Amino acid sequence: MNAIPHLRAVETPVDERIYVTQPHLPPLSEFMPYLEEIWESKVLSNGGPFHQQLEKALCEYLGVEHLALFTNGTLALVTALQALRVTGEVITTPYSFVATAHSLLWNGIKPVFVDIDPRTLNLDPARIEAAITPQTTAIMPVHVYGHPCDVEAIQKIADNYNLKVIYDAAHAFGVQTKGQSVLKHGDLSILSFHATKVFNTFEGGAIVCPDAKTKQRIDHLKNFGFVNETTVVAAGINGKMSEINAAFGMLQLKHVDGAIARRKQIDTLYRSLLADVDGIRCLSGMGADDVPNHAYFPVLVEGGYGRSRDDLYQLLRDNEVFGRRYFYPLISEFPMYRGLPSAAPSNLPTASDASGKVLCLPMYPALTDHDVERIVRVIADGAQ
Ligand code: T4K
Repeated sequence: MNAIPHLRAVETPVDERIYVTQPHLPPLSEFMPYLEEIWESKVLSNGGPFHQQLEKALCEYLGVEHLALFTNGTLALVTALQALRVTGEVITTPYSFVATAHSLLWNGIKPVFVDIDPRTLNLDPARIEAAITPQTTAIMPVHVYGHPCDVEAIQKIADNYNLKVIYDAAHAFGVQTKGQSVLKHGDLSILSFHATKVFNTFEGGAIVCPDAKTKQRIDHLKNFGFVNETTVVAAGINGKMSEINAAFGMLQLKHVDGAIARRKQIDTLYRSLLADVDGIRCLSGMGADDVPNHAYFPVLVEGGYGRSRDDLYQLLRDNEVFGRRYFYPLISEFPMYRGLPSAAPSNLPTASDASGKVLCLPMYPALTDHDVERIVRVIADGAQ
């Protein structure tokens, strides 16, 4: 049993469920003027005023040159691969949400899984070169939990082998590394604005790109390939963000700094309370000068805890705390991937180990200190 003297005893109301995340919603009254504007203009989609405003505002907030809004992060990933005409094989991580690799299959591209770095749980650059073949055209790393990949090492390999780099930055809204936005690395970066994310537009996403020409191609691809009323230049998709989503994004932007500040407090509280619990390792994937967004709070349940990760997951559920095992199973274990040679567990020992130990604890701005104490109390009392 772990003793946590500074953790006060808390009552656990049985009917109060705590999920892994909860969308950050400003008061409804703040959204009404935006809705009235949409109703008055009667422009609901297809690059309307809020869409344009949000693209500009996000470029400024994130410190990036160009950004194209999307219906969701998955369509942004699918379109990014098309924008760069990626084919053949792409090196990627098995330790991510399944949309990362699905975007490759949607483009007829073969994913090649490479193991992860045990410190950050991001794609391990030291293992990339061995997976490159004459068919390799790109690398698709993921900034898992918003923790930056080793962007310099990855770029060096890409330059040596003339490969594109598309970052799945679904978790990395607002993250900075080495003094600038992490989204400025690679050829393209993809964001998700899903309800569960640090910055949400209900559903939504974006591609961040470095130049106007690429942005124009992406804009065509997300609008069926239309360049004007009568000309279609590619078999594009419908990936446009609606005005309602874009308007909500404009409102969210006003609140996002406060939301991230509260996430930081929660992160600090978790770390101080969990420091006394043997066998629970808090992941710290950020460099000293990096600016995090605290998108998730992942812990690794190690042998010293005395209970397996799945036991702890269930114990928390029994106490109305619904953590999530992001990312278990590995993408490489799903039926459409497990036949690939690179999906063999022997090729992915670090990812397999992390996937068996990880548990993401609740993390969202409305979580109270009392909630965090209640969660840690269950974890501490559950140690064997
Ligand atoms: N790449 C990466 C690395 C990603 O993580 C994702 C998405 C993508 C690409 C694709 O981006 P999008 O196409 O989604 O924009 C959730 C999200 O649906 C997904 O966006 C996210 N990653 C993934 C990590 O998490 P689920 O299946 O775990 O979500 P769900 O519905 O179980 O929600 C989790 C908890 O959040 C619920 O227990 C309760 C709470 N919740 C959820 C929703 C949707 C709410 O309180 N309100 C809500 O509206 O996938």
